[in-house]
Amino acid sequence: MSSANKNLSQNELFSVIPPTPGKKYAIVVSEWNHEITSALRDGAYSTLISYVPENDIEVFYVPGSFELTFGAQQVLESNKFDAVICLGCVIQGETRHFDFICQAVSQGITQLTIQYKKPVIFGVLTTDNVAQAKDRAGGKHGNKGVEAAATALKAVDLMTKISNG
Ligand code: DLZ
Repeated sequence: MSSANKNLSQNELFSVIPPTPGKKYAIVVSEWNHEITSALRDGAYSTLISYVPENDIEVFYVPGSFELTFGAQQVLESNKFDAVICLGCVIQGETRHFDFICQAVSQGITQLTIQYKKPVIFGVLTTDNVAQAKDRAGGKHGNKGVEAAATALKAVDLMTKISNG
């Protein structure tokens, strides 16, 4: 994710190369903080649809960010997709949930990438408050769903180039 002073959405998109046809993308969206995550989903979807046919994109939902690992694992186990974009929003609260969820999902996603050898993109906002999340879900710091989709496109391109020699 970009820092508070940067909006990488446009820069990330500039260097996206149209992907190899036939590659399939899954977006797994956490329903917790739905107002934010639906904006991230829309950003990711509208980015992918500029490069990939509608039939090659599928959206799935999980209850909270903690379940993003499970959702992505199910997607990967199906062997139908070349990349998974995980979108969520974890907001710092008064309990230690924040730390546990952030750590679990970031480690879970990393493990899945290694296990399944496919890009699993970390599009999870981890903010102090709702205002910071809104700023990054279509507000003044861009839309991190857009960045996550651009990252997936680039990662699939890299994977394709390497496997084609
Ligand atoms: C329980 C919980 C809390 C307190 N906060 C968030 C949050 O800010 N963002 C989020 O995506 N999910 C939250 N959850 C729900 C957990 O991710 C998870 O769904 C539940 O703990 C059930 O496993």
